[in-house]
Amino acid sequence: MFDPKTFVPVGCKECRSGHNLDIDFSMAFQPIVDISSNSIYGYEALVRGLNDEGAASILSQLNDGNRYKFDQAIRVKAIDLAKKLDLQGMLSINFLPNAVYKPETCIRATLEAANELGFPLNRLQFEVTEGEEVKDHHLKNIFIEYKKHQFLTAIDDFGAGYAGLNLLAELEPDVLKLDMALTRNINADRVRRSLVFATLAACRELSIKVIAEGIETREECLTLADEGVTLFQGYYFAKPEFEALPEVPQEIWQQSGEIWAQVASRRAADRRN
Ligand SMILES: [Ca+2]
Repeated sequence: MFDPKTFVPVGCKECRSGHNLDIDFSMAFQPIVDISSNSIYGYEALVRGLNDEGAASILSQLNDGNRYKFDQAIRVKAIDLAKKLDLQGMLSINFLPNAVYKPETCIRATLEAANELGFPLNRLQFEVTEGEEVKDHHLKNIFIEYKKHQFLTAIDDFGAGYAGLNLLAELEPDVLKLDMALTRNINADRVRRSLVFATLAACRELSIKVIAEGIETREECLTLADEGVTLFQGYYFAKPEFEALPEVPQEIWQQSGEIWAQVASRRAADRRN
């Protein structure tokens, strides 16, 4: 039987030569919602302890001896759980850029696990944030390799920390995730609104999909939808749930449907004028 904890891909020296993975972990899932069709675009897999402890309690155990294996293990675990939970749509996985030794070999465990479990490669999305120093063009090479395998590539936490315009220019991702540092109270914040609107215009020009993260209120959702954002993630829709695929409450679907209808009718009126 497939066991994500002991699964070892063939031919990956960096992983084989490391110590055995001594970290027990699992995952929670949070939905990413598409309000233009009132459907689930996919779920982000988030690292948790075995008793739903936060990601920090797990990530603090990483060191140079276990980093590679852990990065492989979270992908395999996410795909395994997604399959067991019958996840439809995209599975979005965070990865640690410094845990990828060589993009073409480190991808193997992911490919093997996805093939073994029958999870389509074009439903995998990888999110990367530049929270740590990454060597020149290392991320770019990873993104190029991943695109070859039909994975979607995403810049995570855009607008927070190091994940800024230079990363967008360098990586040309399929997807950009706007951090809550930019989306929080955007309806009432003139400066954030203008920064986000300029970013959205650039993404439209470059055919990059945008996911707005950290959405907690209807007003934040409405302001961004009005500027063309259709994909959202945040407590307004659903909190992450441990080893489960949380559903969006019916009244929220209704509200988001109304938001989209309002935006669409305003657009139609603009076109007539
Ligand atoms: Ca993320």
